[in-house]
Amino acid sequence: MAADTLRSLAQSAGIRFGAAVDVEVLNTDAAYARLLAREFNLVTPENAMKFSIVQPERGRFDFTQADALIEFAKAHAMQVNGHVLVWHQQLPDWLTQGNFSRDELKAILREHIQTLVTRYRGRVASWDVAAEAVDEDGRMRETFWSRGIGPDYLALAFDWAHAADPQARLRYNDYGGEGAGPKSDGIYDLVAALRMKGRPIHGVGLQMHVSLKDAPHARDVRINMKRLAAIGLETHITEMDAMLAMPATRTDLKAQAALYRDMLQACLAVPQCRSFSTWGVTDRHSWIPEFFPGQGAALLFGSDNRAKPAYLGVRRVLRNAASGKR
Ligand code: 9MR
Repeated sequence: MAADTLRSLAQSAGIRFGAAVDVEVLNTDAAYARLLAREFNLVTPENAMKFSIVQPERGRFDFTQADALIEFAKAHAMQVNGHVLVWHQQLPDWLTQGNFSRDELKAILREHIQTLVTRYRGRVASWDVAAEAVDEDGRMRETFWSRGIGPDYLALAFDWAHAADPQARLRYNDYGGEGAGPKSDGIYDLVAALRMKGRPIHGVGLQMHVSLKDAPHARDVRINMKRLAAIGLETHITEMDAMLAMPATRTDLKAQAALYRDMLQACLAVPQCRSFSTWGVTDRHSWIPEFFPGQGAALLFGSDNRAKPAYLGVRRVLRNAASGKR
């Protein structure tokens, strides 16, 4: 492995450096696959393990995409983070339109979690067990699962995942609560309560979908990570991207590089922050342009697969950390 890649520098610095992977692109685009293997040592399936893809019909599981990623990860000595067991999006119609009772929903969720976690036992090191269960104001979000099962669906999900693979590191993952504020407090209260009740939760994923105008202060991110560490929780930056108005200017690309650097430095400043992942590999396959028309260029590599200023900035920070300055 070349010494000057993100993955090798990150390894020397004591963290993993990851990316969300679009498995359809991985299967068809050799340059994308090469870049992924060269720079990253942690992968998260962007969509391949979500409910509607894994169980498109009741009881019929489809692991084609997920298996492909697991194989790729093994071949390139990468860790896999499973994403996501209980979430209110990307649910199949048979589930959301099924008028199931509470007990039926519990049985369906339990089977789903057991099937995935058991299949990948020993091959998926960590799971985003639950995601986005907290509202902007810090209260529990009302979702398909909370309505159908009740607020204890989260505790149940962690228990079921742990039973299926006692070695896997289990996480809660959310956006918009990375720094200070009511949502960050709501997430803290939720995970603290799960720990108090003895639930098998080991970490919190801070997603970090940001823009130049709307990003948390790095200092607040560090403080938040420290308070989570104080109750025994690892932290991870799980989905960072920083969208820019298109076409991106040089000034904005530089500001973006500074944002990435600041957030990576916040992670490196907290020993319990164990990984830093971006939500995609290149700007060409990012979710941003589709969901935020007119925005884009949010990742470390451009649509031409070339390293952007943000990549160079991140690499510099990792180099410093690798030479003992963490
Ligand atoms: O990047 C994902 C995109 O391809 C999907 O269409 C979308 C469906 O809601 O989910 C995106 O990924 C999300 C992730 O699973 C959870 N955190 C927010 C991510 C961006 O929306």
